[in-house]
Amino acid sequence: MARIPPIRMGLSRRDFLKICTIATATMGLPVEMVEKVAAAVESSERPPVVWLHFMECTGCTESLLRSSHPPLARLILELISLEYHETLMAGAGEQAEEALKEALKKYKGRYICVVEGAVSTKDGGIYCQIGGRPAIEILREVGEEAGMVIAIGTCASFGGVQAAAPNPTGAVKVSQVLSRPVINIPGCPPNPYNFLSTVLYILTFGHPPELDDLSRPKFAYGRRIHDQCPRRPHFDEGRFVESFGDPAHQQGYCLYKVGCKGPVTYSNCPVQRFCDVGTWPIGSGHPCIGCTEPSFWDRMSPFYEHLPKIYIPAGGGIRVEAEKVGRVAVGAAAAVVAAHATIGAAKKVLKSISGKEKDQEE
Ligand code: FSX
Ligand code: SF4
Ligand code: F3S
Repeated sequence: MARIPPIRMGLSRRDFLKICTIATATMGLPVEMVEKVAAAVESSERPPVVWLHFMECTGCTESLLRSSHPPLARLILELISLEYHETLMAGAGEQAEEALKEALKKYKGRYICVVEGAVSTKDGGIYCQIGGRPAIEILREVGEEAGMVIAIGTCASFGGVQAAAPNPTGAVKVSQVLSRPVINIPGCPPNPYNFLSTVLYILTFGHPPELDDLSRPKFAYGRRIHDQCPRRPHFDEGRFVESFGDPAHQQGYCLYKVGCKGPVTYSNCPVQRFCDVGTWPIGSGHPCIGCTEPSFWDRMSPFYEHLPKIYIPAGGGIRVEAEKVGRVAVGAAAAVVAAHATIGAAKKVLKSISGKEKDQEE
């Protein structure tokens, strides 16, 4: 592999290549592509980025730049030229607004607009204002003139908690305000590698990665949590946690019955995980609450109840009733999962009745 010099901010070549390797794997590309990705970072002009903050908790920026893996934050800052970012920039007030105007003029049509947070639309958008201007006005000005728009986090991608019922401020997702395509990187917060890998992909190939029907990069959001989950064998065998702290929970069994929404949630969390210690909700014993999906605060709650109701009447008959869970695809998937979970549970019941270790035929 060609020698790649260390880049600035104290990032060693070893750390640089390590991050490029993880990002390349995240993109679903073969290891041979690491060199190409690394070379693209080294040779590309750093794209100017205007980063807007609207209605949110700043968790997206926190997870990205205050990660427990400092080289990752360094690479992100090194990869892009951050022209405006309210949380990170030194300037404030009029000085900051001046910097924004300058960046829009200087990089017109070329900068990447990253948006964090939902946008208020009610009463002229007065419930979210920066520098005395409604967020919706700022987004239209900055977003329409950008070379590309990336919505980071579930708030910007789908409205997030602000748009949850009763949505008092009329909060909407970024793509609802702009008349152009938006790349969504959802998650509350999103995985930093999904953002980094998307930017690296664009730098390497000169175009965005393939997106799903919700404008999410397929490499990160193409598969259900349930299909990649290390607890899946327990689901298949009907070994479920019934309540938090019970022996099944202590043994790491499936969290479906205590509310896991992994069967209807698309994300690479089981593989990508978070922070240096590789943590993620299910790995820590908490059900997935579907944070990468639209309207998850409404559609995925109650968070601690499973989506479909399962009945296993005495006598072995199986009856499944799927709850209404929003869009049809989710409902259909939930019904299939319910049937599967029920078969697994039924097998367990049969085993315990018969005392046989061998699986029963379905
Ligand atoms: Fe939303 Fe981001 Fe959740 Fe918070 O800023 S996606 S509330 S983690 O931080 O927008
Ligand atoms: Fe994993 Fe949740 Fe699926 Fe169980 S229901 S296998 S915990 S994703
Ligand atoms: Fe969110 Fe579920 Fe991943 S809650 S972080 S999508 S495991």
